[in-house]
Amino acid sequence: MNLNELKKSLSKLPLGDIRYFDTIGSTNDEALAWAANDTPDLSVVIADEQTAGRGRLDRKWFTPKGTALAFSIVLRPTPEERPHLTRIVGLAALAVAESLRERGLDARIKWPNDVLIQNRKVCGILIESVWSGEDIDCVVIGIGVNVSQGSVPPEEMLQFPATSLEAELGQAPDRGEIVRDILAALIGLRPNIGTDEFLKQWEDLLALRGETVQVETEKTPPVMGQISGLESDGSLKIRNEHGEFVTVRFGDVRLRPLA
Ligand code: BT5
Repeated sequence: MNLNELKKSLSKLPLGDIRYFDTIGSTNDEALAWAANDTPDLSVVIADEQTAGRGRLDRKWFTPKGTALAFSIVLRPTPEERPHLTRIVGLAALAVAESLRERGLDARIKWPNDVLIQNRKVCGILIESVWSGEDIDCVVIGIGVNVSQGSVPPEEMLQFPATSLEAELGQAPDRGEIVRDILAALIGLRPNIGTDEFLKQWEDLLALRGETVQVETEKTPPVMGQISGLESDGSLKIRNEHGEFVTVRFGDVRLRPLA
């Protein structure tokens, strides 16, 4: 991957500016700094290697050279999108899942921010915001996809099983094509973000739906129950062991099957 090849594969999409790095700390850090300097909507930072890739709560995201996709999108919400900012994680997850499904993979969304294939994590998403006073000025959507098997971290680094597109497809697809497909899907889904149809599409792709899961959050005791769907703001609805519905809001949530 290099900037010219990348620009060629992304040339038909209505993007802002594109910055490409052979190696970088974190594409989200770069995008956050860039976004604070008025970069246009849908600008993209992409890197071949991250040396300080981040997950939520400063967990590490593994992105060794030449094996993965690591990119960050600067999204400047329109006035129509502003009431639906909590759905942006769904927008990103749906864009990844839908574009992988187009390749025949059974990609599903582990709420809130992972994409799984056969219950193994192939993609992690990190949403961060740039604030201007009390308002969100723009949102940075960071997406990491394991393309070659070399991008899958050693077992001891994992809290949840992981996989790569190479392992699932039998060969590693072209990274330029994958990033193009994800961005095209995101651009296509974006105008629907506030609709019921969008919520339904998101809900239909939830992983572990109907299965008994345990959800751990920082603030509340663990919730055990079955995933029943999503609230309008994208929060998760769980039916607990007493048959009551409990809403799990965003935050640092760890969801795992109770197998
Ligand atoms: C995430 O966090 O899954 C969000 C990851 C976002 C990464 C992208 S890459 C582009 C952009 N730039 C950045 O610096 N970040 C974004 P979380 O749910 O907290 O999961 C983190 C956990 O996933 C780690 O603690 C590991 O257990 C595991 N992990 C790390 N690297 C992985 C990988 N390549 N594949 C699967 N699991 C991984």
